[in-house]
Amino acid sequence: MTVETHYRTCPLCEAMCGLVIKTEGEKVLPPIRPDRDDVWSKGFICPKGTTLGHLHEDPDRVRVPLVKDSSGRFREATWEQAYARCEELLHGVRNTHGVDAMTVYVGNPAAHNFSLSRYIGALVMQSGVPMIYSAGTVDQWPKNVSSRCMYGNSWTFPAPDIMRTQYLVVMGANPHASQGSLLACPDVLGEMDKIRERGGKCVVIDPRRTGTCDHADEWIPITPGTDAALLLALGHVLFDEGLVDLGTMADHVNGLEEVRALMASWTPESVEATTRVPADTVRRLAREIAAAESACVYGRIGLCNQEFGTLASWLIDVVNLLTANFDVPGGMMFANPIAPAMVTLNFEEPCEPEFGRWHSRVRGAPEVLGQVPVSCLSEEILTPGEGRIRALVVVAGNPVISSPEAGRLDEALPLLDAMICIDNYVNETTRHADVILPGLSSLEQPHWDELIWSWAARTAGNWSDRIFGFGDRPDEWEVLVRVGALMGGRSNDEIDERAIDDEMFSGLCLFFGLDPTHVLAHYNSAPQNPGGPERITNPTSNGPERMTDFMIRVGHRGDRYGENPDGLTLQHFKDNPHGLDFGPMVPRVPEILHTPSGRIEMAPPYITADVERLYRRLGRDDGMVLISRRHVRSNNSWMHNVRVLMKGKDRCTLLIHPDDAAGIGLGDGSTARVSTEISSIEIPVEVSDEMMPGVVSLPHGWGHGLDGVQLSVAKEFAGVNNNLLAPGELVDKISGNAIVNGIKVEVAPVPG
Ligand SMILES: Nc1nc2c(c(=O)[nH]1)N[C@H]1C(S)=C(S)[C@@H](COP(=O)(O)OP(=O)(O)OC[C@H]3O[C@@H](n4cnc5c(=O)[nH]c(N)nc54)[C@H](O)[C@@H]3O)O[C@H]1N2
Ligand SMILES: Nc1nc2c(c(=O)[nH]1)N[C@H]1C(S)=C(S)[C@@H](COP(=O)(O)OP(=O)(O)OC[C@H]3O[C@@H](n4cnc5c(=O)[nH]c(N)nc54)[C@H](O)[C@@H]3O)O[C@H]1N2
Ligand code: SF4
Ligand SMILES: [Mo]
Repeated sequence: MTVETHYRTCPLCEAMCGLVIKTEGEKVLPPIRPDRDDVWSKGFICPKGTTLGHLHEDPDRVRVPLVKDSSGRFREATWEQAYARCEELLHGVRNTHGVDAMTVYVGNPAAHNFSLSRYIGALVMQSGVPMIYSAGTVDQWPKNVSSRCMYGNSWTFPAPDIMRTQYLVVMGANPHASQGSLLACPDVLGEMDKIRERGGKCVVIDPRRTGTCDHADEWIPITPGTDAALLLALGHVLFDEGLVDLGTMADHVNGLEEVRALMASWTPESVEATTRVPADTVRRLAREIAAAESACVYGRIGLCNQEFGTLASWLIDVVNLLTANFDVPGGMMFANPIAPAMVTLNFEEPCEPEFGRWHSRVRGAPEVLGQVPVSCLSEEILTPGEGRIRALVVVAGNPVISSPEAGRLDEALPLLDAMICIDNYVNETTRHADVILPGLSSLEQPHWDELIWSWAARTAGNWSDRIFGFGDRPDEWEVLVRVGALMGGRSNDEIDERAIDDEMFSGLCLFFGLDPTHVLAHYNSAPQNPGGPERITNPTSNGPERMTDFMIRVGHRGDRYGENPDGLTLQHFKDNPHGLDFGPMVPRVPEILHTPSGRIEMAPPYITADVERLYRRLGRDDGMVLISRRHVRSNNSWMHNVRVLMKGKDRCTLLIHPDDAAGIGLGDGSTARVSTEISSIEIPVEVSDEMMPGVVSLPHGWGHGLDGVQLSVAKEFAGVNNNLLAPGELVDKISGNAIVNGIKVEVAPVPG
């Protein structure tokens, strides 16, 4: 058999590393190596990227549909049988209880999986469900809210121009583990080193002295959940000392006076006791940022998954605006992707954002950008009455681990009349399913990062062809479309995935001012793939590949189907397996704005009204609080089954400062009981001065020891689920995003 070499982009995180993968027949030949010629990642890789072969070959990976029998056991089934069972279950719920009794949960890999990201919308539209849940409300929802209010589109995020900046503040992010988030850049830590090599400065603001601090000049510990207070004080200094300069944004910003008034009383001294950041430090930071040739204040999950997530997410952008570090090289900039992501398209005319248009049935939680907190899901299943959720479709998610008050969700899921999971494993969540429809491994599907280029440090693109699995199983987009149509009440015989896709595609053509007949004809007459399996004789005829080609063609460098003969098409990327690069970020204001005023709304009333809540928090002492952490060899909850990634010491530990440990009577390696008002867990202790006193840290994504989980390796390293502790009602009030950082805990020794 011949050895073949493939160049692919790793789909696991936002670094989008280029990989070299050698295969022989159906086997991946280890090791998977970094692609040094990749125009974007230039040879960068992390330990997870080398394991795509392990994931592909994992014996525990679900490859055929599983249907639960009457004894509660999963049985392998054909796709026809599995779809028939889905129809029976979903129609059962729909016919008896209506569409309001059905919902969908979308998990994180949907953001990194080409087929899923483009077709979740199709699933939801076909189903007609009034609302969905997602991991977004335990993630970036505060940033979505602030972007919606400030720029008019909830997915328009400014990202640090990290490759050119002279001053970087990293707040509540740990690229040492995460490799960057809402900041797509290969080797973030390497870029931080380069900032310092060129005479710049890096500062990390985090309750924990993370590995990222090793690449920074300064670590500033902060009380969890108080970043917004720090940022208001920072802004106060800027106004107070006459350092405010909107620079090129002066004619594009509304709300300067409102922001000035808002910050007037927030002196660094007034927040010092709450944030535990010395007033002098805040003043110095403000002066340094203002004086720097260019600067970026960047924040991520630590700023979102907290009590004042929206305020903090918004204020970061405000500080960048106030210091002329917005939409200019070296500051925060909007990326300019080759193929615009679907969520960044503005299908409606600019309008003021509306929140709380409806409320959740049980808790009365206001809708925010179409979703309520994911922690509502369990009570919506558990509480009887009209509108009770009885059917749930889970797409690439593991909410039994990832969502707050996880124990209650674990108890609720067995009460569903229908639960369909589209996933690759029988894990903590999918074990409750009636039907598991397997996704594909990353090597079995083509890949183009739809979403991530929307906040990437350069404009580039890279296409990965599928390596294995030509046509022997449905692509995930087909599964999503079919399941959506089944939820929508159509029967299996009526559903034609391709027709539905064509319809959706035609809608997009019209949106971009193109004639669908003309565009569709283009694909239908494209060269066929003779000898290929019947299902995909023409790989560009349907599905995400055609969609990507379309998006490239209508994008800012696209050929618009011949209108710009020198423009780009997907073929250009197919012809360049190491990717194509088009340079650094470019200014995009005002063209990118979609606000009714056509300007950046720096003081959106919905957000500024929440400052009062923060004011009331000042001076409150929560005692010991818990925050979360990540590790470079974990990926949320789902890569602990890869044995090579499980080497080394136990990672599922409670990190605690030596003084706190001594005070409580905990030693390294002892066991602690960590409790909140809803639950308690026991976990090994790791005493470390990388924690600030009064703050303990647990990793998220663990707790694989539950009955019925079929992850043989992960079960050996089960760990404990930190979301058993997080009360579901704790949310950032104005975004509905979960608070899992900065929650009050009691820590006690477990004798023996
Ligand atoms: N306490 C605490 N909780 C947190 C966080 C935290 O920091 N602390 N972080 C939050 C964040 S940021 C996130 S994003 C969420 C994540 O929350 P989730 O998205 O719910 O959880 P994941 O662990 O990412 O689960 C991904 C699932 O997708 C499956 N999967 C992987 N690849 C594919 C694929 O290609 N196709 C299909 N069909 N399935 C696939 C996996 O088997 C797994 O079941 O957790 C949140 N929860
Ligand atoms: N290896 C790996 N990479 C990943 C993931 C993974 O699980 N593993 N998950 C991916 C996902 S889904 C996401 S969303 C991204 C997240 O990417 P990051 O945001 O970089 O995630 P973390 O590594 O959790 O870093 C969050 C930091 O916030 C700090 N923190 C907690 N609370 C506060 C607070 O109140 N204030 C401040 N200032 N800091 C606080 C924590 O100590 C931690 O260091 O990572 C992605 N990349
Ligand atoms: S950093 Fe690791 S997981 Fe992320 S894309 Fe690169 S190789 Fe993949
Ligand atoms: Mo996330």
